[in-house]
Amino acid sequence: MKNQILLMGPLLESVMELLEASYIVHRYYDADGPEQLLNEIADKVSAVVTDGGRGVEAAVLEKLPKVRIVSVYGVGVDAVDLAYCRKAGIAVTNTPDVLSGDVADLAIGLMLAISRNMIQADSYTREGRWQQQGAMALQHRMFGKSAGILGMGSIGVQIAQRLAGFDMDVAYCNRNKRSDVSNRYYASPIEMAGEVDFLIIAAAASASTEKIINADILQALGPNGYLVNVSRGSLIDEGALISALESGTIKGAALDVFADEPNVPDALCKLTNVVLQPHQASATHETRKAMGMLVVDNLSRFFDDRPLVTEYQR
Ligand code: 8YV
Repeated sequence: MKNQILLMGPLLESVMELLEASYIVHRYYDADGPEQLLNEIADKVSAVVTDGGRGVEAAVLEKLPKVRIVSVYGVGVDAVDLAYCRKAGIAVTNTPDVLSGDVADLAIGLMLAISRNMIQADSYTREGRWQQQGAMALQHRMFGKSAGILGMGSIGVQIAQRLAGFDMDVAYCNRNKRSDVSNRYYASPIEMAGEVDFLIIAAAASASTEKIINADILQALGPNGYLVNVSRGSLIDEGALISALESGTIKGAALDVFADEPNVPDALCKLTNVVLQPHQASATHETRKAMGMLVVDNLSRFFDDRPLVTEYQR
């Protein structure tokens, strides 16, 4: 008899095929009546699979008393009700490390895109403004400048390694100083923001990082500073960021993530000193496949009663 799992949202097709081959998969996102589905599968399902953005709420887990694992297709577990999982003895797994290289690549791409104004330059070329108006205005260089990384986990480390190739002075701010990292350490985000040209957010979302990027930090980053976010929108006070971009308090921002995805504030879309991406830092075929394999491995170990590969340590 196949074990039964609940899938909260669609994953890469090939990963869903692997899940279908081993389990009876109930699709929450496809259910005509999600409540009815939960009632029907309440006694049958012992695992939930979800992605980083969607997570799973206590209201769903409460209806599934036999669930003992939530396997997240993503590194961020902020959308999973961790307090409920702890209380109910539910293990949580995520997909760390395998996506760090892609997220770091996108952070570098965003830094270049915003400082060299590459998106506006693309429109300038396509729309024939080069012929009509001549050369575009000069932009600012990236190499040789300074960067501060907020959150020095595996993604932060990979960003720092890449920036070394741009001859940049790279500092970081983390809960703790890392003994294996030689970059300059700041305990205070505002102090670091005051001394760098690029402030890059790579910290995990949690209650302690919510809106950590506020008006004061943006003020400290200053009129020549750029903000880059490849973490979660919840780390930024979006209202304060929009004001800072409109008033020139900071020079620009490049954002892959937003507070209320997939909704992006109109005010951000109207600004020309921002580069916007649809939360796609880990969205390559290679990485999404590796993330999927970790989900599949964690589930099969769970059902075989073997140690999990990447249990999220709370
Ligand atoms: C994905 C992410 O967007 O890893 C995360 O936390 O946000 C992303 O990698 C998502 O989980 C996949 O849908």
